[in-house]
Amino acid sequence: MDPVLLFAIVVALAVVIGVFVLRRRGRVSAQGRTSEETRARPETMSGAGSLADRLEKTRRALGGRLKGLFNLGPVDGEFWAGLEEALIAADVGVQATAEVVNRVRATDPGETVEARQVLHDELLAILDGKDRDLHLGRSPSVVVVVGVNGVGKTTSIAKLAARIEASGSKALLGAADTFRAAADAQLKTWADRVGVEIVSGQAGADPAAVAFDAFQAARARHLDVVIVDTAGRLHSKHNLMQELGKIVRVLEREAGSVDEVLLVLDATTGQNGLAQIKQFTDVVGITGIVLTKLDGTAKGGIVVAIERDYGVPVKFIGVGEGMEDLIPFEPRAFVDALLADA
Ligand SMILES: Nc1nc2c(ncn2[C@@H]2O[C@H](COP(=O)(O)OP(=O)(O)OP(=O)(O)O)[C@@H](O)[C@H]2O)c(=O)[nH]1
Ligand SMILES: [Mg+2]
Repeated sequence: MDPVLLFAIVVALAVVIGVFVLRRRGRVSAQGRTSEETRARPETMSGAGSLADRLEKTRRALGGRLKGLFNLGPVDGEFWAGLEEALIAADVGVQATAEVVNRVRATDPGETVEARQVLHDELLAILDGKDRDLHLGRSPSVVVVVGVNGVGKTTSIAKLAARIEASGSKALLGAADTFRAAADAQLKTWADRVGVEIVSGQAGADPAAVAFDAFQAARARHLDVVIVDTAGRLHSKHNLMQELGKIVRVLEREAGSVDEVLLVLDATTGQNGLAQIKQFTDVVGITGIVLTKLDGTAKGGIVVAIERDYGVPVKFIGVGEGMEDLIPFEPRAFVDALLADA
Protein backbone atom coordinates (compact mmCIF):
# COMPACT_ATOMS: atom_id res chain seq x y z
CA MET A 1 0.00 0.00 0.00
CA ASP A 2 1.10 3.56 -0.71
CA PRO A 3 2.94 4.74 2.47
CA VAL A 4 1.23 8.16 2.24
CA LEU A 5 -2.20 6.53 2.11
CA LEU A 6 -1.26 4.24 5.01
CA PHE A 7 -0.10 7.26 7.05
CA ALA A 8 -3.39 9.08 6.28
CA ILE A 9 -5.43 6.06 7.43
CA VAL A 10 -3.45 5.80 10.70
CA VAL A 11 -3.91 9.54 11.40
CA ALA A 12 -7.65 9.36 10.65
CA LEU A 13 -8.03 6.38 12.99
CA ALA A 14 -6.12 8.17 15.76
CA VAL A 15 -8.39 11.21 15.39
CA VAL A 16 -11.56 9.10 15.54
CA ILE A 17 -10.35 7.24 18.66
CA GLY A 18 -9.22 10.53 20.27
CA VAL A 19 -12.62 12.16 19.69
CA PHE A 20 -14.41 9.11 21.07
CA VAL A 21 -12.28 9.11 24.26
CA LEU A 22 -12.69 12.87 24.80
CA ARG A 23 -16.45 12.74 24.29
CA ARG A 24 -16.71 9.91 26.77
CA ARG A 25 -14.68 11.83 29.37
CA GLY A 26 -16.73 14.96 28.72
CA ARG A 27 -19.93 13.08 29.44
CA VAL A 28 -18.61 11.71 32.71
CA SER A 29 -17.18 14.98 33.95
CA ALA A 30 -19.97 17.28 32.86
CA GLN A 31 -21.46 17.45 36.35
CA GLY A 32 -24.01 20.12 36.93
CA ARG A 33 -23.64 21.43 33.42
CA THR A 34 -25.89 19.08 31.59
CA SER A 35 -29.62 18.86 32.01
CA GLU A 36 -29.71 15.91 29.69
CA GLU A 37 -30.70 12.81 31.50
CA THR A 38 -28.18 10.04 31.55
CA ARG A 39 -29.53 6.55 31.82
CA ALA A 40 -27.22 4.29 33.71
CA ARG A 41 -28.09 0.89 32.42
CA PRO A 42 -24.70 -0.73 32.27
CA GLU A 43 -24.75 -3.74 30.04
CA THR A 44 -25.18 -7.09 31.68
CA MET A 45 -22.09 -8.13 33.55
CA SER A 46 -21.18 -11.71 33.23
CA GLY A 47 -21.07 -13.02 36.75
CA ALA A 48 -19.76 -16.53 37.11
CA GLY A 49 -22.35 -18.87 35.64
CA SER A 50 -25.48 -18.22 33.65
CA LEU A 51 -28.72 -16.82 35.01
CA ALA A 52 -30.24 -20.29 34.81
CA ASP A 53 -27.36 -21.57 36.98
CA ARG A 54 -27.94 -18.85 39.55
CA LEU A 55 -31.65 -19.55 39.65
CA GLU A 56 -30.98 -23.24 40.05
CA LYS A 57 -33.13 -23.73 43.14
CA THR A 58 -36.25 -22.16 41.62
CA ARG A 59 -35.54 -23.68 38.26
CA ARG A 60 -35.26 -27.17 39.68
CA ALA A 61 -38.29 -26.85 41.93
CA LEU A 62 -40.58 -25.23 39.37
CA GLY A 63 -39.07 -26.95 36.35
CA GLY A 64 -39.09 -30.32 38.08
CA ARG A 65 -42.82 -30.09 38.78
CA LEU A 66 -43.66 -28.69 35.37
CA LYS A 67 -41.56 -31.23 33.54
CA GLY A 68 -43.74 -34.01 34.85
CA LEU A 69 -46.85 -32.14 33.75
CA PHE A 70 -45.61 -31.09 30.36
CA ASN A 71 -43.94 -34.32 29.38
CA LEU A 72 -46.32 -36.94 30.59
CA GLY A 73 -49.97 -36.37 31.02
CA PRO A 74 -52.75 -34.98 28.85
CA VAL A 75 -54.20 -31.50 29.30
CA ASP A 76 -56.86 -32.41 31.85
CA GLY A 77 -58.06 -31.33 35.28
CA GLU A 78 -55.02 -32.86 36.91
CA PHE A 79 -52.77 -30.91 34.60
CA TRP A 80 -54.36 -27.58 35.53
CA ALA A 81 -54.30 -28.35 39.25
CA GLY A 82 -50.64 -29.36 38.96
CA LEU A 83 -49.78 -26.19 37.09
CA GLU A 84 -51.48 -24.08 39.74
CA GLU A 85 -49.66 -25.90 42.54
CA ALA A 86 -46.29 -25.50 40.84
CA LEU A 87 -46.71 -21.76 40.38
CA ILE A 88 -47.91 -21.20 43.93
CA ALA A 89 -45.01 -23.28 45.27
CA ALA A 90 -42.64 -21.02 43.33
CA ASP A 91 -44.28 -18.04 45.08
CA VAL A 92 -45.89 -16.56 42.01
CA GLY A 93 -48.75 -15.69 44.38
CA VAL A 94 -52.33 -16.86 44.53
CA GLN A 95 -53.88 -14.11 42.43
CA ALA A 96 -51.14 -13.99 39.83
CA THR A 97 -51.26 -17.78 39.56
CA ALA A 98 -55.04 -17.78 39.06
CA GLU A 99 -54.69 -15.10 36.39
CA VAL A 100 -51.90 -16.89 34.54
CA VAL A 101 -53.58 -20.31 34.68
CA ASN A 102 -56.90 -18.85 33.48
CA ARG A 103 -55.19 -17.20 30.57
CA VAL A 104 -53.38 -20.36 29.56
CA ARG A 105 -56.66 -22.28 29.91
CA ALA A 106 -58.49 -19.75 27.77
CA THR A 107 -56.32 -20.65 24.80
CA ASP A 108 -57.58 -24.22 25.13
CA PRO A 109 -54.25 -25.87 24.39
CA GLY A 110 -54.66 -29.29 22.83
CA GLU A 111 -51.19 -30.43 23.87
CA THR A 112 -49.02 -29.76 26.88
CA VAL A 113 -46.29 -28.34 24.68
CA GLU A 114 -48.70 -25.58 23.58
CA ALA A 115 -49.59 -24.91 27.21
CA ARG A 116 -45.91 -24.52 28.02
CA GLN A 117 -45.48 -21.90 25.33
CA VAL A 118 -48.57 -19.95 26.43
CA LEU A 119 -47.41 -20.15 30.07
CA HIS A 120 -44.06 -18.71 29.02
CA ASP A 121 -45.74 -15.88 27.13
CA GLU A 122 -48.23 -15.07 29.90
CA LEU A 123 -45.51 -14.87 32.57
CA LEU A 124 -43.53 -12.66 30.24
CA ALA A 125 -46.58 -10.48 29.52
CA ILE A 126 -46.88 -9.61 33.23
CA LEU A 127 -43.22 -8.59 33.41
CA ASP A 128 -42.62 -7.08 30.00
CA GLY A 129 -42.61 -3.44 28.99
CA LYS A 130 -41.70 -1.83 32.33
CA ASP A 131 -39.15 0.89 32.60
CA ARG A 132 -36.24 -0.66 34.47
CA ASP A 133 -33.59 1.91 33.71
CA LEU A 134 -31.77 3.58 36.53
CA HIS A 135 -32.67 7.19 35.88
CA LEU A 136 -29.78 9.36 36.85
CA GLY A 137 -30.43 13.02 36.11
CA ARG A 138 -28.13 15.91 36.80
CA SER A 139 -24.83 15.28 38.57
CA PRO A 140 -24.39 14.30 41.21
CA SER A 141 -27.52 12.23 40.99
CA VAL A 142 -28.85 10.68 44.15
CA VAL A 143 -29.74 7.08 44.87
CA VAL A 144 -31.10 6.15 48.30
CA VAL A 145 -31.24 2.48 49.27
CA VAL A 146 -33.79 1.37 51.85
CA GLY A 147 -35.20 -1.82 53.32
CA VAL A 148 -35.58 -3.93 56.43
CA ASN A 149 -32.66 -5.47 58.32
CA GLY A 150 -30.28 -7.81 56.60
CA VAL A 151 -31.91 -7.90 53.16
CA GLY A 152 -28.67 -6.98 51.37
CA LYS A 153 -28.73 -3.17 51.14
CA THR A 154 -25.05 -2.56 51.83
CA THR A 155 -23.87 -5.42 49.62
CA SER A 156 -26.15 -4.32 46.77
CA ILE A 157 -24.84 -0.75 47.06
CA ALA A 158 -21.30 -2.01 46.63
CA LYS A 159 -22.31 -4.08 43.61
CA LEU A 160 -24.23 -1.14 42.13
CA ALA A 161 -21.26 1.18 42.65
CA ALA A 162 -19.08 -1.37 40.86
CA ARG A 163 -21.50 -1.36 37.91
CA ILE A 164 -21.58 2.44 37.80
CA GLU A 165 -17.80 2.62 37.86
CA ALA A 166 -17.58 -0.05 35.16
CA SER A 167 -19.88 2.05 32.97
CA GLY A 168 -17.40 4.94 33.22
CA SER A 169 -19.16 7.10 35.83
CA LYS A 170 -17.90 7.96 39.30
CA ALA A 171 -19.78 7.03 42.46
CA LEU A 172 -19.50 8.09 46.09
CA LEU A 173 -21.08 6.18 48.98
CA GLY A 174 -22.82 7.85 51.89
CA ALA A 175 -22.80 5.74 55.07
CA ALA A 176 -26.06 6.98 56.56
CA ASP A 177 -26.51 3.82 58.59
CA THR A 178 -25.23 5.33 61.82
CA PHE A 179 -27.49 3.05 63.82
CA ARG A 180 -25.95 -0.40 63.58
CA ALA A 181 -22.49 -0.83 65.08
CA ALA A 182 -19.75 -1.12 62.45
CA ALA A 183 -22.16 -0.53 59.55
CA ASP A 184 -19.87 2.21 58.22
CA ALA A 185 -16.82 -0.08 58.50
CA GLN A 186 -18.64 -2.70 56.41
CA LEU A 187 -19.45 -0.11 53.75
CA LYS A 188 -15.87 1.20 53.88
CA THR A 189 -14.50 -2.29 53.23
CA TRP A 190 -16.72 -2.54 50.17
CA ALA A 191 -15.84 1.00 49.04
CA ASP A 192 -12.14 0.09 49.16
CA ARG A 193 -12.76 -3.07 47.17
CA VAL A 194 -14.75 -1.20 44.53
CA GLY A 195 -12.36 1.77 44.61
CA VAL A 196 -14.90 4.49 45.41
CA GLU A 197 -14.99 7.24 48.00
CA ILE A 198 -17.12 7.11 51.10
CA VAL A 199 -18.48 9.74 53.48
CA SER A 200 -19.50 8.57 56.93
CA GLY A 201 -20.39 10.14 60.28
CA GLN A 202 -19.94 9.37 63.94
CA ALA A 203 -21.87 6.44 65.40
CA GLY A 204 -25.29 7.72 66.34
CA ALA A 205 -24.96 10.82 64.15
CA ASP A 206 -28.05 12.15 62.36
CA PRO A 207 -28.23 10.02 59.19
CA ALA A 208 -29.82 12.89 57.26
CA ALA A 209 -26.74 15.01 58.07
CA VAL A 210 -24.43 12.26 56.78
CA ALA A 211 -26.50 11.98 53.60
CA PHE A 212 -26.27 15.77 53.22
CA ASP A 213 -22.47 15.69 53.71
CA ALA A 214 -22.15 12.86 51.19
CA PHE A 215 -24.09 14.82 48.60
CA GLN A 216 -22.00 17.94 49.23
CA ALA A 217 -18.79 15.94 48.90
CA ALA A 218 -19.94 14.35 45.64
CA ARG A 219 -20.83 17.79 44.26
CA ALA A 220 -17.53 19.35 45.37
CA ARG A 221 -15.57 16.49 43.79
CA HIS A 222 -17.62 16.55 40.58
CA LEU A 223 -18.68 12.93 40.94
CA ASP A 224 -21.65 11.50 39.06
CA VAL A 225 -23.68 9.53 41.56
CA VAL A 226 -24.01 9.48 45.33
CA ILE A 227 -25.48 6.26 46.74
CA VAL A 228 -26.79 6.54 50.28
CA ASP A 229 -26.86 3.46 52.52
CA THR A 230 -29.47 3.49 55.27
CA ALA A 231 -30.02 1.46 58.40
CA GLY A 232 -32.29 -1.56 58.16
CA ARG A 233 -35.64 -0.81 59.74
CA LEU A 234 -38.99 -2.40 60.30
CA HIS A 235 -42.09 -0.43 59.36
CA SER A 236 -43.26 -0.78 62.97
CA LYS A 237 -40.33 1.35 64.17
CA HIS A 238 -42.09 4.63 63.70
CA ASN A 239 -39.12 6.86 64.58
CA LEU A 240 -36.79 5.06 62.20
CA MET A 241 -39.33 5.29 59.40
CA GLN A 242 -39.74 9.02 60.03
CA GLU A 243 -35.95 9.34 59.97
CA LEU A 244 -35.97 7.76 56.52
CA GLY A 245 -38.46 10.37 55.34
CA LYS A 246 -36.13 13.06 56.67
CA ILE A 247 -33.10 11.66 54.81
CA VAL A 248 -35.02 11.79 51.54
CA ARG A 249 -36.44 15.28 52.22
CA VAL A 250 -33.02 16.70 53.06
CA LEU A 251 -31.53 15.22 49.88
CA GLU A 252 -34.46 16.48 47.80
CA ARG A 253 -33.99 19.99 49.17
CA GLU A 254 -30.28 19.93 48.55
CA ALA A 255 -30.19 18.10 45.21
CA GLY A 256 -33.50 19.26 43.76
CA SER A 257 -34.76 15.71 43.61
CA VAL A 258 -33.81 12.22 44.58
CA ASP A 259 -33.34 10.25 41.38
CA GLU A 260 -33.91 6.76 42.68
CA VAL A 261 -35.18 5.30 45.93
CA LEU A 262 -34.45 1.59 45.69
CA LEU A 263 -36.17 -0.82 48.04
CA VAL A 264 -34.14 -3.95 48.68
CA LEU A 265 -36.20 -7.11 49.21
CA ASP A 266 -34.87 -10.50 50.23
CA ALA A 267 -36.35 -13.10 47.86
CA THR A 268 -35.98 -15.84 50.46
CA THR A 269 -38.69 -14.23 52.62
CA GLY A 270 -41.19 -14.90 49.84
CA GLN A 271 -44.70 -13.49 49.99
CA ASN A 272 -44.12 -12.24 53.56
CA GLY A 273 -41.71 -9.66 52.23
CA LEU A 274 -44.24 -8.13 49.88
CA ALA A 275 -45.95 -6.06 52.59
CA GLN A 276 -42.68 -4.11 52.82
CA ILE A 277 -43.36 -2.58 49.43
CA LYS A 278 -46.45 -0.78 50.69
CA GLN A 279 -44.92 0.03 54.07
CA PHE A 280 -41.92 1.77 52.55
CA THR A 281 -43.90 3.37 49.74
CA ASP A 282 -46.10 5.02 52.35
CA VAL A 283 -43.07 6.79 53.82
CA VAL A 284 -40.82 7.36 50.82
CA GLY A 285 -41.73 6.92 47.16
CA ILE A 286 -40.07 3.80 45.79
CA THR A 287 -38.78 4.00 42.23
CA GLY A 288 -37.61 0.42 41.93
CA ILE A 289 -36.81 -2.82 43.67
CA VAL A 290 -33.58 -4.71 44.11
CA LEU A 291 -34.50 -8.34 44.72
CA THR A 292 -31.61 -10.09 46.46
CA LYS A 293 -30.68 -13.69 47.28
CA LEU A 294 -32.52 -15.17 44.31
CA ASP A 295 -29.69 -17.70 44.19
CA GLY A 296 -30.70 -19.01 47.60
CA THR A 297 -34.39 -19.66 47.11
CA ALA A 298 -36.76 -21.93 45.23
CA LYS A 299 -39.27 -19.07 45.25
CA GLY A 300 -38.04 -16.96 42.35
CA GLY A 301 -41.62 -16.64 41.09
CA ILE A 302 -41.96 -13.84 43.63
CA VAL A 303 -40.89 -11.43 40.87
CA VAL A 304 -44.20 -12.06 39.10
CA ALA A 305 -46.21 -11.35 42.26
CA ILE A 306 -44.26 -8.13 42.93
CA GLU A 307 -44.82 -6.73 39.49
CA ARG A 308 -48.41 -7.81 39.06
CA ASP A 309 -49.61 -6.80 42.51
CA TYR A 310 -47.55 -3.68 43.18
CA GLY A 311 -46.52 -2.42 39.75
CA VAL A 312 -43.07 -1.37 41.03
CA PRO A 313 -40.35 -2.48 38.62
CA VAL A 314 -37.69 -4.90 39.77
CA LYS A 315 -34.61 -3.11 38.47
CA PHE A 316 -31.87 -5.40 39.68
CA ILE A 317 -31.61 -8.92 41.03
CA GLY A 318 -28.99 -10.24 43.43
CA VAL A 319 -27.79 -13.72 42.54
CA GLY A 320 -24.84 -14.21 44.86
CA GLU A 321 -22.52 -12.55 47.35
CA GLY A 322 -19.80 -11.48 44.92
CA MET A 323 -19.25 -8.05 43.46
CA GLU A 324 -20.57 -9.06 40.05
CA ASP A 325 -23.67 -10.76 41.38
CA LEU A 326 -26.09 -7.89 40.84
CA ILE A 327 -27.60 -7.95 37.40
CA PRO A 328 -30.23 -5.85 35.64
CA PHE A 329 -33.52 -7.67 35.66
CA GLU A 330 -34.41 -8.85 32.18
CA PRO A 331 -37.87 -10.45 31.96
CA ARG A 332 -37.25 -12.68 28.96
CA ALA A 333 -33.98 -14.09 30.27
CA PHE A 334 -35.64 -14.58 33.64
CA VAL A 335 -38.71 -16.44 32.33
CA ASP A 336 -36.51 -18.53 30.04
CA ALA A 337 -34.36 -19.44 33.05
CA LEU A 338 -37.41 -20.24 35.20
CA LEU A 339 -38.78 -22.63 32.62
CA ALA A 340 -35.44 -23.99 31.48
CA ASP A 341 -36.05 -27.35 33.13
CA ALA A 342 -39.73 -27.61 32.26
N1 LIG B 1 -26.59 -15.43 48.45
C1 LIG B 1 -26.74 -14.11 48.46
N2 LIG B 1 -26.42 -13.41 49.56
C2 LIG B 1 -26.59 -12.08 49.54
C3 LIG B 1 -27.10 -11.39 48.41
N3 LIG B 1 -27.15 -10.07 48.71
C4 LIG B 1 -26.68 -9.94 49.98
N4 LIG B 1 -26.36 -11.14 50.49
C5 LIG B 1 -25.83 -11.45 51.84
O1 LIG B 1 -26.78 -11.03 52.80
C6 LIG B 1 -26.11 -10.67 54.01
C7 LIG B 1 -26.62 -9.31 54.49
O2 LIG B 1 -26.19 -8.33 53.55
P1 LIG B 1 -26.04 -6.78 53.93
O3 LIG B 1 -25.67 -6.10 52.67
O4 LIG B 1 -25.18 -6.58 55.10
O5 LIG B 1 -27.55 -6.45 54.32
P2 LIG B 1 -28.13 -5.05 54.86
O6 LIG B 1 -29.50 -4.94 54.32
O7 LIG B 1 -27.19 -3.94 54.55
O8 LIG B 1 -28.17 -5.34 56.43
P3 LIG B 1 -28.40 -4.24 57.62
O9 LIG B 1 -27.55 -3.07 57.27
O10 LIG B 1 -27.95 -4.95 58.84
O11 LIG B 1 -29.85 -3.94 57.62
C8 LIG B 1 -24.63 -10.68 53.69
O12 LIG B 1 -24.07 -11.89 54.18
C9 LIG B 1 -24.58 -10.68 52.17
O13 LIG B 1 -23.44 -11.30 51.64
C10 LIG B 1 -27.44 -12.17 47.23
O14 LIG B 1 -27.92 -11.69 46.20
N5 LIG B 1 -27.24 -13.52 47.33
MG1 LIG C 1 -26.35 -2.51 55.78
